[in-house]
Amino acid sequence: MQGIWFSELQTPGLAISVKLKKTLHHEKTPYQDLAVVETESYGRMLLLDNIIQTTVGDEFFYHEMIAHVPLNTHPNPRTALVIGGGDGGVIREIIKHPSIEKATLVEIDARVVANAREYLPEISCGLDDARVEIRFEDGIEHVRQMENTYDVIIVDSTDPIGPAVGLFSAEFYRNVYRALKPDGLFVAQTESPLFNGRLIRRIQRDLAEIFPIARLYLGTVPTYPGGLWSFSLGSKEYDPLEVDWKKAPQLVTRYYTPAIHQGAFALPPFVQEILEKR
Ligand code: AAT
Repeated sequence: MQGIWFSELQTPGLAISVKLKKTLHHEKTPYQDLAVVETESYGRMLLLDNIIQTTVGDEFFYHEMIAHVPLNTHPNPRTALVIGGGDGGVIREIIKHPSIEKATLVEIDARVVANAREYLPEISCGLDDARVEIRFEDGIEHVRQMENTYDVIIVDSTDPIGPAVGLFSAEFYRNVYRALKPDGLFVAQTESPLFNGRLIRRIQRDLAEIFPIARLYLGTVPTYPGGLWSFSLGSKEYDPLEVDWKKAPQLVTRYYTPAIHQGAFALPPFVQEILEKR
């Protein structure tokens, strides 16, 4: 292979490789190793601890699916919280919803936001919207302190290592429940159904004990391990399968549509098996 390639070791036996044009930035933040590189096939790419977080070429799959499924499930979302997501992609999607009055971003690492602003303007462009508040805090602490505050909470976190471990715990989900309004709902990215089945099963069981409605949905993310990604949703009142589409806002998107929303909850037998296994 000619040129310089970056490889992410996605599992001990599987790597994804992208050909680099150049490295735009590299630093050690107080929380992680951060790099922004220019790739040949996906444009600019953000790496944290050598793990692909997002690329300009394929970010829309993930950001649209993690944002619009919960926001369209709620009939009138006015306040939204994003935990993690310092690149701004989820915020950009949230502010497409006309009902949103305030979107709060709680990101632990200020350097992620600073670098996204500088190198990833297509993704971070919503961060300056007047409805957006950015706080550099630990999301685990933030939800511990909040009560009856948000209509929708979206957990756009790194994989369950380092500062993100607690974002995958039952205690965190109980605090999320409390931080939500009486009819609120939340979504978290919950990794690959191919490689993280046990984690997904455990999360779904925790959510089913805490929320009246707990569901799993799937989406494609080309640069994440396995290419198929899972999202876990916990809701106090609204069922994501019973959206009144006549009342949903018209959104300009590249992946998400009402039909994709509905279809994302159709689970293939191998995923159903993950959930049913004892
Ligand atoms: N939009 C896709 C990008 C991400 S980045 C996830 C962000 O979560 C990172 O910026 C990281 O600094 C932040 N984060 C991690 N732990 C916490 C915490 N406890 N509180 C607040 N923010 C946190 C997601 C990529 C998914 C990768 C899948 N392989």
